[in-house]
Amino acid sequence: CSLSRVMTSSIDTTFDLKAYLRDRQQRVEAALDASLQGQYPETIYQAMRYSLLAGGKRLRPILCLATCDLIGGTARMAMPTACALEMIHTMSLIHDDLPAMDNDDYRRGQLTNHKVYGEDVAILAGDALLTYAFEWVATQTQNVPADRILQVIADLGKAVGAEGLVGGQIVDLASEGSPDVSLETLNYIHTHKTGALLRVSVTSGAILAGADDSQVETLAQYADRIGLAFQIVDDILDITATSEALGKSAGKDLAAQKATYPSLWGLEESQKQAQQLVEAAKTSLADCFGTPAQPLIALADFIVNRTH
Ligand code: GRG
Repeated sequence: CSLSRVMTSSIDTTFDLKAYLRDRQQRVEAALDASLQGQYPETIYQAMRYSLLAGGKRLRPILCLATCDLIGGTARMAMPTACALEMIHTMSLIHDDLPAMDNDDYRRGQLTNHKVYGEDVAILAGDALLTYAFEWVATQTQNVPADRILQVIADLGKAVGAEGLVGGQIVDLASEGSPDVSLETLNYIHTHKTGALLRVSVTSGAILAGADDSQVETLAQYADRIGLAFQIVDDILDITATSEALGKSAGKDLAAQKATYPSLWGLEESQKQAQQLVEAAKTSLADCFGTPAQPLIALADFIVNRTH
């Protein structure tokens, strides 16, 4: 970042993340609810709403709103993209839970989409959410120059397709039953399956608000670091947390003999690596943006300290 202003040590750490998250989650919930008001065909809208409005941390929309705000944009500029990110994330969870993929019965503390509506409807609900996400950004984004919206749509497409989520998922599926996959493969899986969507969540808000290339680059690096830390913590929680706390089946990685960061490094080293990534993410952001980056800095801590 070209605007080196302050060091991390001078950042005020009294930021109330709990209140911030509560406020943003409420706004995102309301916007998601308003975004999906179709009535017919009834089954598809019910299935889409069932998963989209099932709670969750709403981390991706919140990251998008936070970076838009950081660069001086308004919440209205970013909200359609924030909703689209959650639609894409939700569709990936619906498809990931299908018998042909991870075969899960519970997600976000409730039965998975296919358990309630059947596999056929769950596949279609995912498809409908995915396509609607792009439509929503294109038709609902206001007060943003068209070239920025186009950039965001292109970045979203890249993050979801074979160079993003789909690429990560396919290598993940191919690695199942091979607990000895290399660190390189494990990193590939996670930078694509989880990291790509987190990266575009962070960069899209900034792009909509008119960030310059160096600001986008600094934010992308922050996203990559917290994305990897997020996944390491996810792997740790799969071992240490209960299914009740997670809202989905715990202990699945071990049962499926899946390679994970803890299986490669052990629990303690994994925790250390996650902590180091988060510290590096926080420092570069503080150096570049100073106090206005507080929400993103606090979010980085939240990711590594979360319990579900
Ligand atoms: C995207 C076309 C397309 C197909 C999907 C199934 C698939 C390809 C990819 C799998 C992506 C996946 C399920 C990644 C895991 C991401 C992850 C760590 C999810 C948990 O995210 P949280 O903790 O969940 O943010 P909540 O419930 O809080 O939103």
